[in-house]
Amino acid sequence: KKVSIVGVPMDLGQIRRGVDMGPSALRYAGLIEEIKSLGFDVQDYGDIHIHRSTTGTDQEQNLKNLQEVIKTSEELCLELDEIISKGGFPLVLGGDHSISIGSIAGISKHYKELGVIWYDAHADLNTAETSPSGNIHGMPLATNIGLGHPYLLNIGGYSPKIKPENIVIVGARSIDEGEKALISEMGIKVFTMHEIDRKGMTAVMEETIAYLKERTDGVHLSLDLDAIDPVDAPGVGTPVLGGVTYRESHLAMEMLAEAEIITSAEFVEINPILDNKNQTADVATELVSSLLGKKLI
Ligand code: DIR
Ligand code: MN
Ligand code: MN
Ligand code: MN
Repeated sequence: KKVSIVGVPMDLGQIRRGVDMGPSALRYAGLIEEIKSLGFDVQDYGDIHIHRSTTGTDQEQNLKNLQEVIKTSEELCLELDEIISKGGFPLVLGGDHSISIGSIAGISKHYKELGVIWYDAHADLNTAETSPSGNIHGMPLATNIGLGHPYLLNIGGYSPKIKPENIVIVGARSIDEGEKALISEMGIKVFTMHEIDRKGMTAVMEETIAYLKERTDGVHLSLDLDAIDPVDAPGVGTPVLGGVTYRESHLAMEMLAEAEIITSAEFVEINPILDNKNQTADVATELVSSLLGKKLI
């Protein structure tokens, strides 16, 4: 089996610099060697080029760095399209979560009913109209269901990329008002920290897997490291207290590996500048191993 790695050193989807070093932090943590040790054939496509303009941003639209996000997304879309055509399992290393616009644009055209697990403290369902920040990293899931600026929707040349009913959000605990309205309007399945506390991660993942198995023909895991509690993953730009634990996250990855439903993945929002000795990239590397089938014995 072939794992195809693409780094996306993008930090323009939010305001804190440093998340562009995420791919380096993951490589430094030994991600490639770790995946090879699991018996996979690893192809490292390197990092895609980030276009940094000097023209500034159109703040009026409440979409920071829109042009740069579009260019990066288009390139990532083409790269993932090619990787899947060649039979690789795409593993994308972020970068901030705005990169998911490009990754899902490249992936989704290969499936009739792509499912998405959005493992995140946030719902990332804002549009320019509802966003309190203007940061595009808070908008990728909305974009992927066809809501947002036409330039963002047009990436890859089609919209929507995914159906709201094919999404499961896991780990949410910071959801904006506009996002709450959208979740109930669209009937998006969400397991907040409340459900994780109450039912336990085992039940949450069993339900997630059963739900996606019956309606999708491929599942993309979009894992924002801020889903995990800041105690275990401090190197993120927008930490939120009360997150999913390290153990619960391993369990979730192991259950996904066992269910064999994941067809592509991305690990995003690692900011080594804010981290404690690369702890967050180390955690992400371990989670990737569990997702790819690493067992304790
Ligand atoms: C917030 C934060 N909902 C926003 N979003 C983050 O700016 O739209 N997503 N941090 O990961
Ligand atoms: Mn270029
Ligand atoms: Mn996110
Ligand atoms: Mn987040």
